[in-house]
Amino acid sequence: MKTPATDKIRNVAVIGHSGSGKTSIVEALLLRAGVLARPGSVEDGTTVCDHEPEEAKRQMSLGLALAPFEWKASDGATYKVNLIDTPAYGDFAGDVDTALAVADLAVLVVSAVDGVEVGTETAWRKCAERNVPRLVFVSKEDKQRADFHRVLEQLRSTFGTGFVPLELPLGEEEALHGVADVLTGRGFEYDGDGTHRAAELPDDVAEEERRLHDELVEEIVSGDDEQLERYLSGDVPTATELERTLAHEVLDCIEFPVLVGSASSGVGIDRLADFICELGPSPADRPTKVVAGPSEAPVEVDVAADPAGKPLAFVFKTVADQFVGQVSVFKVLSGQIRPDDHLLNTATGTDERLHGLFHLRGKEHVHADTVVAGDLGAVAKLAGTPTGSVLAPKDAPVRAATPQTTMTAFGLALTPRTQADDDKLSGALAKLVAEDAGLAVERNEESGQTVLHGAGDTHVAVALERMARKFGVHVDTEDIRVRYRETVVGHAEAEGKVKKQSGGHGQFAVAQLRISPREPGSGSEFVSKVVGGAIPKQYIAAVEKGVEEAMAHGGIHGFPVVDVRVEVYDGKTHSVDSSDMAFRTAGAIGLRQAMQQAGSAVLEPVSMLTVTVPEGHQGEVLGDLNARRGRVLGTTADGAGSHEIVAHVPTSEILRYAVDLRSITGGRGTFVVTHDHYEVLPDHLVDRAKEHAKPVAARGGH
Ligand SMILES: Nc1nc2c(ncn2[C@@H]2O[C@H](COP(=O)(O)OP(=O)(O)OP(=O)(O)O)[C@@H](O)[C@H]2O)c(=O)[nH]1
Ligand SMILES: [Mg+2]
Repeated sequence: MKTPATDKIRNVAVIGHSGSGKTSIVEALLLRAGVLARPGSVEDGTTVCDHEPEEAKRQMSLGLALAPFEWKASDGATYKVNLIDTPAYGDFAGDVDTALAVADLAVLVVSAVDGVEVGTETAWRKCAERNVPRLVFVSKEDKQRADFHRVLEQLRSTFGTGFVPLELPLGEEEALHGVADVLTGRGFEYDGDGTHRAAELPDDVAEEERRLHDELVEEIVSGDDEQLERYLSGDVPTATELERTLAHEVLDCIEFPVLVGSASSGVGIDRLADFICELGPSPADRPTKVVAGPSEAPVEVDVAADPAGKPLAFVFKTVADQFVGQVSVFKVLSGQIRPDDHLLNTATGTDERLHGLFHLRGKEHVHADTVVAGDLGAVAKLAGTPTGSVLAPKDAPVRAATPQTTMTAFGLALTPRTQADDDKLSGALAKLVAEDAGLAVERNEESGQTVLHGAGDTHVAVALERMARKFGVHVDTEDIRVRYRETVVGHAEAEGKVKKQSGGHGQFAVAQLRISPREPGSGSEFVSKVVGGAIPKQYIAAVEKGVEEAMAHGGIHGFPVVDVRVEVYDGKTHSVDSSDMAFRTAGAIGLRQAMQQAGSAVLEPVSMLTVTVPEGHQGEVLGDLNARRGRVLGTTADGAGSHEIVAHVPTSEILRYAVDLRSITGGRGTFVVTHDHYEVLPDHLVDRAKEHAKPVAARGGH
C-alpha cells in the first residue's frame, strides 16, 4: 500500500447493535474496493474481520478488526480508509471504546429491519461521550420488512435532531435496486457487481426527494452564518459548497448524515465509501490529547497529526499472532514511523526498536514502508509496550491521556487439566491479558484458586478457547470460592495442654487462654497477661504463633477466624521438656477449645453494588436484589433517563450478576461492585456456604 497523505486518511469505526451487519458491510467495502475478489460470509466464517475460529463458530465478531483499503472517491482523489470493525456483544464493549479512541469517524450501522436497538443506543452514547463524528448507515435494506423511513423516525425520536438523510432507497425489501441522492436529485441503479449507473427517479421518490432536498439545504446552511445569509437572500449554494459545509457540521457533531443500502446486494456500498471520504474528517482535523511534563505536574497538550512533527505512536491494541508473536497495533499521532526507528515507551521506560512495519487487514499482514501521521500501523515483538502506551522520542516524552480502565464484572476459577497445562498456565494467561486489557488474572492465596476475570461469561469463555487454541493450555472452570470468615460470639476460657513425657525427650506446655469477640472489621489481637514467669517470655511468642496459625487454619466451621481478642493469662512450663514447638501446639489447642466453648458465627462478605439502569427497569432490578438478600441503600435518577441503585448484597449471591443483570435488563444495565464488609451469615445458610466454599480445613493439607 502506498503511504497516503494525512488529509486523505479516514479512520472509521464501524459500530452498532449485534448482528446489524457491520462485518458484512466491511466485507462489501473491501470487495467493492477491489481488495477482495470474492466476498466471504459471516455464516461460513470466511470474512476478513471475523477471522478468529471463535468468531466463525459463533458467527459474530468478538474483537476489533482492521480493514484498510484505498478508494478513489467521486471527487477524483484517492483516499486510504482504515475501517475498524467492532464487536457489538456487551462483553466485548471494551473494543468499541478502543476503536472510538483512534477513529475520526464512526459509521453507526442500523438494520432497516430491526431499527434502533439497545446496542445502537450504547454505541451512540459512546460516540457522544467522546465527541466522535458520526454517519448512519441503514443496512439490510434488501431484507423483508426493511423500512428506511421507520428507522429514520426512530433515530430522531431516540437521539434527537441532526439526522439528515442524504439518500432514499429505490425500491425496498427484495425490490431494492438503487438509491436517490437527496442533495443532487439524481438516481443510481445498481448492478449485481455493486457498480451503479444513472437512473430516472420514479414520481413518488422524485417528489419526496424534492421536499427532503429543501429541508436538507436549510438544515445545512443553518449551521453556517455566511451560507445562511446568502441563502436567505435567494442564493442557493451548489451541491459541492453544501457538502463542504456539511463536512464541517459532521466534524462538529451537529449533523449526522443518514445513508442506506445493503451489504448483500452491494446497493449503496460504493457511495458509503465516497461519503466516508468526502464528508468524514481526516486525522488532521482532530488533534489527540496527550500528557506531557513530570507525573507530579502533568500538562495536557493537543498533538496535531502533522507528518512533519515528532514521531509519536499510540499503541491501542495488542494481538497474539501465532507466527510472529505479539503484535502491537498503533496509530501515528504525529510525524512518521519508519522501520528500525528507536522510540521510548514513556510508560515503562523501555527503549523500543521498531523492526518491520506492516498494516493489519484481518489476520493478514500488509507490508508498510512508512506509517505516516494519522495512519494505523503494526509492529511485532516490542520488548515492553503494553496496550495504551505511547512511543515517543527521548527528547519529547509524552504519555497517553486516558489510561485504559478495566471493567471486570465476572470471574471464573481455573483448574489446569494436566501438569503440562499447569506449567504453562501463568505464561499463557499473561499473554491473554496483554492482548486484551479487559481481562485480569488474580491468584487467590487463601483458596488456592487462579481466577480469570472479564466483562462477562462469554468474554471469559472465549478467552479460554483462545488460550487452548493459541497456547495449547486446557483448563476446567468453577465458580470463585467466596471468602467466608468465622468469629466467636461469646467469652470463654480454655487450657491448651501438651504433655508427652513417656521415654526420651518429652514435650510439655500449658497455656491458659481467654477469648472474646471484637468489633466487626477491627481485626484480631493477642495480649499477654501472664505474670511471674508462669510462661517465660520467649514462649509467649510461640503461643501467639500457635494461636495465629490455628485462626488462619480455620475455626469450628473451617473458615479463617477474625475479630477475636485472645488473652494468654497463665500457664505452666517444664525446665527440660518445654519448647517453642510445644507452646505453639498448646496455643493452637487452647484456641480451638476456647472457640468450641464460646461458640462461633460464620461471616460472609458483603459487596457494595452500584447498578445503573434505564428508566423502567428499576422495579425488576430492585425485586431481584431483594431476592438475593440485598439491602438497598438508595436510588437516584440522573435526570437523563438513568437510575442508579446502590445496595449491599452478599457476595455469594452476585457471582454471576454480569450474566443475570444482562438478562433482566436486556443488556441495558451496568454495574460496579467492590467488597465492602463482612456480616453474620444466617444459620440456615451455613451448610450451603461450607459446601460451596470448601473451607481450608475441609480441604486438608497444612
Ligand atoms: N439480507 C441481508 N443480510 C445481511 C446484510 N448484512 C448482513 N446480513 C446478515 O446479517 C447477519 C449479521 O451480519 P454481520 O455482518 O455478522 O453483523 P455484525 O453487525 O458484524 O454482527 P456482530 O459482529 O455479531 O455484532 C449475517 O447473517 C449476515 O449475512 C444485508 O445487507 N442484507
Ligand atoms: Mg461483526
